[in-house]
Amino acid sequence: KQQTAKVYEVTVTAPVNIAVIKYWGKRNKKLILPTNPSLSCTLSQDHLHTCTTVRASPTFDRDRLWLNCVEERIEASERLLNCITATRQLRAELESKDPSLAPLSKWGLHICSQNNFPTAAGLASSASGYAALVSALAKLFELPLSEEDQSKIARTGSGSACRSMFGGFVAWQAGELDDGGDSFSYQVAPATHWPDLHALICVVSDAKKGVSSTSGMQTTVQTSELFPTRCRDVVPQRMEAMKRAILDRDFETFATITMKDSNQFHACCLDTYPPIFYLNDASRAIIQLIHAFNNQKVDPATGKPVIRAAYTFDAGPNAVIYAPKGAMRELVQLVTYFFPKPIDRPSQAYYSDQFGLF
Ligand code: 2P0
Repeated sequence: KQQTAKVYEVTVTAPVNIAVIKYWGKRNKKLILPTNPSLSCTLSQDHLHTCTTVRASPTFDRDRLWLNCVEERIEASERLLNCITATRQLRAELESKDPSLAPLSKWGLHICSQNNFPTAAGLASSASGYAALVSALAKLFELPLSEEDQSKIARTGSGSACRSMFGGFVAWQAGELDDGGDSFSYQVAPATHWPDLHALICVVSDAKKGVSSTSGMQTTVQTSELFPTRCRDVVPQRMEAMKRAILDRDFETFATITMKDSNQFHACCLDTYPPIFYLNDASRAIIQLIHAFNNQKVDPATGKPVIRAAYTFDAGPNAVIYAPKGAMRELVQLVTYFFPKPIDRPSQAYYSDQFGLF
């Protein structure tokens, strides 16, 4: 008679986050401790997310992982091992205190992770990926971890993942400790605080990026002369100004800092030796388009242009445009007019009202 072994299974989804103050550079590569703090908006899970299922069973003789249906070698990834080992160790501690618990820490794991958007094209797939993995393992192992604790473990998978543990507006404090105990994320404001802020993700290219963030940022730390100034003199003030702008729902300040920080991050990439190019001609055209859009309307009281949109680019050519809901229709029309969809491609733009309804 065949015995059916018990399988424990958990499925979670985790959202993508898009930084408005960029993380770039590590002071500790193993623990993934950043050179500077960063701040991001977590997008609605309805659109871009990673969905991860973890299963544990006594019949699984080893850990296995499938990413978008292709099996990956877990042993080859220190980052995957960081997250699996840390959560499994915490489970083992629980089991040693409570022998009635199933010995999940001794069983193999099967992990299946799926992104509903292009992987590794600079669309923060590692952020949602590691956030989903850590929250799935924490749930499977029934670990009594706070979101802050989970964010520290997710950070050891990929830096930006620690910000995807929270919704809304999220800051990652760099911390000062050598063991990373104070390097975690926290929520600056929930998504509901600023429902009028929307995001448009323009997929300029879904090709895998040329230089990975991980290696690119270390070359920047080693070679860029602009970079120390950014970390020391620019980012700390921007973090404070950005938090204030978010709490005040001050779009003009939010947008200005977002665009300047994206530009300075790409300037540091260009100042890296040899230089790193993430933007392409289409990205630069989008930058010009947004500045032209922002120069269209003038406030009669001040005579200054009314800023109604902000662009930001990560380690790839794809643009994210933040704008108030009222400006989005015009922006979508402009983007699709100047960058018509190639007919052989399904969808080039994802529109997200950042936090919920489509
Ligand atoms: C960010 N990026 O703040 C910045 C802006 C890319 C540009 O976080 O080595 O994939 O895994 O810690 O998190 C991309 O870096 O790098 C990133 P690792 P990660 O969103």
